[in-house]
Amino acid sequence: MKTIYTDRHKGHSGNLELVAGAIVPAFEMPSRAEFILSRLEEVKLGPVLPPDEYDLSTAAKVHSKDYLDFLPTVYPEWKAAGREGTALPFTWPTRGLRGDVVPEFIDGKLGYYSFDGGSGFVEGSWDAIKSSHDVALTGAALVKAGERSAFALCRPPGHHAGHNFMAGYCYINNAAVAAQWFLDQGASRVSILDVDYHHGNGTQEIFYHRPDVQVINLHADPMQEYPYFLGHADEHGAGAGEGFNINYPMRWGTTFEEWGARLEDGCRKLEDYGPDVVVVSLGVDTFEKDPISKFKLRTEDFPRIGERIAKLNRPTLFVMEGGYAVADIGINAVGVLTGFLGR
Ligand code: SP5
Ligand code: ZN
Repeated sequence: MKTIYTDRHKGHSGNLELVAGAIVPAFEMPSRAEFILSRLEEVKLGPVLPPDEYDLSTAAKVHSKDYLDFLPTVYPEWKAAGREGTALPFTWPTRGLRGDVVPEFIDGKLGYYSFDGGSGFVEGSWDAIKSSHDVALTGAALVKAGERSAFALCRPPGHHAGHNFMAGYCYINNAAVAAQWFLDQGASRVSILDVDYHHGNGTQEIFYHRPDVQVINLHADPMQEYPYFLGHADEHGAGAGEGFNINYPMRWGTTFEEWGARLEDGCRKLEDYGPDVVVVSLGVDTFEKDPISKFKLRTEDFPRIGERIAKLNRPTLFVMEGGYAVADIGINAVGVLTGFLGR
């Protein structure tokens, strides 16, 4: 399996996040991608290729133009305001406030285009975000060109980013952009299978009214876990998209016994849908030692995820999402891929 990777992600480092009553170094850090890269080299997964440059025309079909225009301006505007360090929001347009007017000042814009304090910007963030988008599309192009599978080693991740907002370490929804690109290239149906611990609220929101992208999410119950405000089992899609969004919320403490059964159910629904291509939002924060998560998957469970996905027998693009147990992220993420390859 070919991997797409670039070290341009490394400029997105040293940023802080707001979590659990504190401003702390972000759990989403450059070493995550480095550990995955060194593990896939260790097991000789396959060639590691740099991304090609893509323009944002496909991204503009899943994100709003004003949001995409905003992202590169964040850090320059932050500095122009006399700031340094991490650009973070602290005020959000919740119920009862104006959600239809974009403020002029950077603090207001950051709040307008986000729903948490978990997607900070530093000097190199935009370049990393754009490179991560390019990594996903380059992986998609390999699959379109006939590869059975490819691994887009994206960093930063994407699945919490919606049509016009960032959150949870995510800015551009790389998996959504890849799915849209496959459709634009002639696919009639794409399934996104999101196995990250957290609900992929952005992916769900982007495709909620659409029948051409089936979105299947396995995740921690939003009654207990971030992102709290989406991801319930009764969210089936709406309008033309009715029936094409499938959620499997699970309680803290879930082991592979239950998680694997939900994966099996999701895979059967995927087979019924019959997509031309599968995009896997690959998070490994379901791991028992993950520092911010509360599922109990073990290292030996991850290859079994890959084995089940391989049985779908569809062209498959893996897009990296979360996973914060840095010392184990390589063996777990690459474990899914070697399981997929049957080795
Ligand atoms: C892509 C992805 O996995 N994003 C996850 C964002 C999660 N942000 C909120 C985390 C809340 C963690 N709460 C427990 C803190 C333990 N110190
Ligand atoms: Zn996650």
